[in-house]
Parts: sequence; structure tokens; C-alpha cells
Amino acid sequence: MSGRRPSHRSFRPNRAPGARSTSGASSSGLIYRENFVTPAQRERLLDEVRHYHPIWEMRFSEHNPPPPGVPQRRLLRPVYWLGNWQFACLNYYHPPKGIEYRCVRAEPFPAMMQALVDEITEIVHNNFDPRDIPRGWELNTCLINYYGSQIAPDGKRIDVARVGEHKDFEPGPVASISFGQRALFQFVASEDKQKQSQVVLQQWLDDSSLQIFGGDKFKKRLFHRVQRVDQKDDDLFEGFHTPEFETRRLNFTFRYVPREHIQPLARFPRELQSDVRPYVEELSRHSDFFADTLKSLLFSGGV
Ligand SMILES: O=C(O)CCC(=O)C(=O)O
Repeated sequence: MSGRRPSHRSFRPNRAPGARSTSGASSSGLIYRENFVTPAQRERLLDEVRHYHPIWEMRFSEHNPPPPGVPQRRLLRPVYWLGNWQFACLNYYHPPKGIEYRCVRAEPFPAMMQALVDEITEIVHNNFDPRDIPRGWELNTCLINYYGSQIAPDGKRIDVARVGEHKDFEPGPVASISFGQRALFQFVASEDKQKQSQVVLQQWLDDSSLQIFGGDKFKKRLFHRVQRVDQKDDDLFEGFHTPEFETRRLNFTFRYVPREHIQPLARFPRELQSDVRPYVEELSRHSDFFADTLKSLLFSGGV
């Protein structure tokens, strides 16, 4: 997979058939820049990311079991978090109530990633309404999503490259950088679960592009989802540690979690430590940071 020369343009949404009017949407709360990441930056960043060994998480755990009638399930893709790790089974950060014991301190951003985040931070301050940027806002959390196909034991490919509609509840603008095959990203209006969601805006997220969204409309009112990821030729990433999985798109979503809500795992209640311990053990096999996290549990008398 190769990068292209940088060129910047503002968001030009492709209207979905039947989508509601998008007038006024492009200039407020939403930015899209194709070729934001230069080929040299891309290469360095992907080299940094090749060190990580992403994991597959289950949605629920012993102390956070599925609600009645809801099956336990594995997430659709391997993930890796930096800054803080929001384990699915601890539930994701969701202020105002869901702020405690959701964000486990994780590894810092590597150098190239931090340099891009610094650039993005400037773009946000230059382009977003200050009222949409909370005090103390910084992009201190990164979720790396690996999109592609599961390889079944019989060799069959099962395409799982999608994300259902949801909101990111971390306060302030969220930024996302994409690599690999392009993804169809949609903002949707969803009134209730019985009714079909309406696509309000959609955008193909290309290799090396940047998308930033914030404000009431894109962050608070609309949901977003990844509808599909192109499957053109055999353009796959190599060198990622994703056994039985073929990655054809990589996405980094940068978010803000107030520092006081990010805690070392040793300070979490014992039962939550025990729910995530198998993941931390797995991570510790390739990460000094998580090896230390594991040791700290033993020293603090945790599980
Ligand atoms: O992959 C993407 O473009 C978006 C991912 C996303 O919606 C999320 O991480 O919350």
C-alpha cells in the first residue's frame, strides 16, 4: 500500500440517496483533508505501529455480564489503545456518569504519532468554535482499529470490516486518520431503535486522510458508523501481529479523556482488575508497559 502527495481540501460530503439536506454542515464541526499524512510520515507511523500486538476483546466479563437475552460476543476486530485503554468489558468512557474505572493508563503515543497529533491540535484550534473545545482538551487517547477479514480454520475469509452506529462520548472534537483501503463513513440520525437510521452525510475516508468532527451536530446529535471498507485487489497490510486476520484498513481515532479519569490498573477495584487481567497478561508478552502494569497488580495486592 502506498501513500500519495499531500493536498488539502475542506470536507466535500457525498450525499447519500435519500439523505437529508447537508447545507451548512461542511464548514462547521467537520473537517476532511485528503493526503494529510505525507508518504514519509506514513511510513514512519506504520513502522511505529508494527511494534504493537493488538488483541481481540470480549464485550462482557464475569463482573459485567451481558444483559438478559444478549449474547456474549467478541469485538469485530483486533484493537490497540494508547494513552488509556478502554476495555470493552469495563464499558467505554461515557460522562457524566460513566467516568470512573473505565480508562486504564496505557502506553504513550510514539514520536511520529505525537507529531501528527500536535498538527491536528493546531488545526482544531484554528478551525473549531472555541465553545466546542473543552477546557484542558488534548488528544491524549488513541484507538487503533484493524479492519479486514477473519480467516476461518477452513481458510474462508469473513469480512468484518465495519462499525455499527454509535457516538464517541469523550468530550470535544475527535480526530481520525485512516490508512489502507478507503472506508465509507456515515453520519446518521437515529430517532429510536425501531426506525431505520437516516444517512445525513457520508464520506469516503481515503488512505492518509484526516477527519475531525466536533460540536453539537456531529458529536452530540448524530451517530456515526463505518458502513464498509473497499475490497479492491489484494491490497493488504503486512507485518501487523494479527493472527488469523487480514488487515486492509487501519484507523486511528484520537480523543480526549480528562487526566483525572485515567488511572493505573492497580487503583481499580479488584473485581475489575480480575476481568481485564487476561488481556493485560496477553499485552504484557510484548509490551514492557503492560509487564509493569501486571507487576504493579502483584505489589498492590491486586489479583
Ligand atoms: O474507522 C473509522 O473511521 C471510525 C472508527 C470509529 O467510529 C471509532 O473508533 O469510534
